[in-house]
Amino acid sequence: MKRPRWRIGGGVVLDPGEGTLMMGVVNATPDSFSDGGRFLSLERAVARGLRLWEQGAHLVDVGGESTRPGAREVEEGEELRRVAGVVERLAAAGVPVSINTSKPKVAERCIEAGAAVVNDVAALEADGMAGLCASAGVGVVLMHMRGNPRTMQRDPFYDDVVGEVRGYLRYRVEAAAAAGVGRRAIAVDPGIGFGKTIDHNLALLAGLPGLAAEGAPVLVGASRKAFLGALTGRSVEDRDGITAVSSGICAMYGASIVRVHDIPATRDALALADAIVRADGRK
Ligand code: PMM
Repeated sequence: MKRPRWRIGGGVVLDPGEGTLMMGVVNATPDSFSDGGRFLSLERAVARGLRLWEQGAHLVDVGGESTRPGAREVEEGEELRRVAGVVERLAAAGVPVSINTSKPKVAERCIEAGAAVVNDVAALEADGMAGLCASAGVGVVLMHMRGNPRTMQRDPFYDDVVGEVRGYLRYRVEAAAAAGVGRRAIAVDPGIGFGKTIDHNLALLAGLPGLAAEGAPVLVGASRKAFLGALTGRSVEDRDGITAVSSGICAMYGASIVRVHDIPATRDALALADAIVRADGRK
């Protein structure tokens, strides 16, 4: 099956048919290990984004609020202070930037600063978020999450995780489209690790071909996540190898975009996976 193109902001169209798309991760959170404060953190985040771009990332995802299980919510003004400068600098350097936020104010300011995608772990559920993305003409990522980051890993339960996640994403695609977001601007994401056990994550990965068959480009964010540690016994700093393997598998199962921290290993894995998919005549 041919993977669909994805229209993001600024009239850019990304084509996974030319190779699975890589979204590189930039954390714009203050560096608690340095006393250089905000300026150093900004410089470091910009340098990281530029490096990911040079290494071959198709877009760079900037986030100022941790969505790790148990993480506390960051207040809007503080989130904006963390991300806006980073987005502005990367966009000015010509890097396609995605802003990782669920807050309309943060998204709005970052779109003004040049962001081409809103990557929302809450699937545009906040009031005004879908309308804002529609009028700005940016790309969007709609992700499935159960609950919120503070509570999501407390004994998550589903009768049919693949069906429920697919149903939710279908409902959010329709809501976004009804608010005026172009269908070709919408990517969907099963939300690996967001209110899911290891078995749920594995079932969702196994179910990727069915999700991809719904028609929107599928993004998967498995990079360095706990289930990869549980399967391999590796610590979080040592999971880029297994992450690359997971990205290759996702590409073969129909994912169009992988969200990763490490580009070089991912590139190699995707070179192989994409070549096998081409040899199989499915693209
Ligand atoms: N995972 C994290 C943050 N943002 N966005 C999308 N679309 N999909 C994800 O899986 C996702 C995300 C959490 O991972 P990190 O804390 O390692 O960045």
